[in-house]
Amino acid sequence: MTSMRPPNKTILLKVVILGDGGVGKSCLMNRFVSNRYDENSFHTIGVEFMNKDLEVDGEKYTLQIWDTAGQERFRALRTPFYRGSDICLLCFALNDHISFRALGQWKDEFIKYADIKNNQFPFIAVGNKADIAPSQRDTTSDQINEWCEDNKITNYIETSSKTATNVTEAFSMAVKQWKKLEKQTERELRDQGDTIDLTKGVTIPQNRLCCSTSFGDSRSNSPAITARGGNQAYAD
Ligand SMILES: Nc1nc2c(ncn2[C@@H]2O[C@H](COP(=O)(O)OP(=O)(O)OP(=O)(O)O)[C@@H](O)[C@H]2O)c(=O)[nH]1
Ligand SMILES: [Mg+2]
Repeated sequence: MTSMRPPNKTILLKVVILGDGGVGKSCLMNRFVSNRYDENSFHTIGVEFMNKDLEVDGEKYTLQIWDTAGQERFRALRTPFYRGSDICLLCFALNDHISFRALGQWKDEFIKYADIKNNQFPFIAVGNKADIAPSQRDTTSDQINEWCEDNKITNYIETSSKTATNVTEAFSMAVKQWKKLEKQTERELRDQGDTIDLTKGVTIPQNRLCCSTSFGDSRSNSPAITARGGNQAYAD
């Protein structure tokens, strides 16, 4: 049985960032959490995590962000941390086509070790290093759109940790997608009669219990994701 959360509670979400070594995962996390950027950031060994509070559509979230090592030799160190994830950012660098081609393997690795069904999971595709000159881009918008379509990924955003472009937007977009899928799951469970909605008044037959509880409904009805910045971003 599942239940909807009472309003005004902070929701903790585990966010995993995946992608090839050097695409900028650590820089993305550090820009988002500390607003810092390190041009000479070291390769990550294993995993590192940081927390960051974020408000999206009037709801409070604490994002527990897991930054993983993209280098193949650290595979065994990172995969045990995929379990229990709520969101996965699949990152590549816009000037590194090999990192774009690797997105499918990252998605597969995540699905395998996080033990989830891919069609119901909030994956976000992130093209990082959007600050580079157009001539340095080696992946076209058509290639990105095609990959996202083939992989049923409806959210793509281009970021730059260097210029702090679309970084918070990427995480907000991810939370909105999570929320959308959660609502969908709740609706399905409600249709199956397998859930109690704690945000609605609860009427309990007098002959069964001595008290009843109700919560006001102050949740916002968030619209579909519309994150769009100076760089390319789309969401369904
Ligand atoms: N131009 C540009 N360079 C970036 C950006 N983000 C990161 N970089 C550069 O890419 C390098 C590698 O970034 P990291 O964040 O360490 O890469 P990573 O994905 O964490 O790599 P691993 O830890 O090995 O998996 C940085 O040292 C920066 O020089 C960006 O937005 N724009
Ligand atoms: Mg790193």
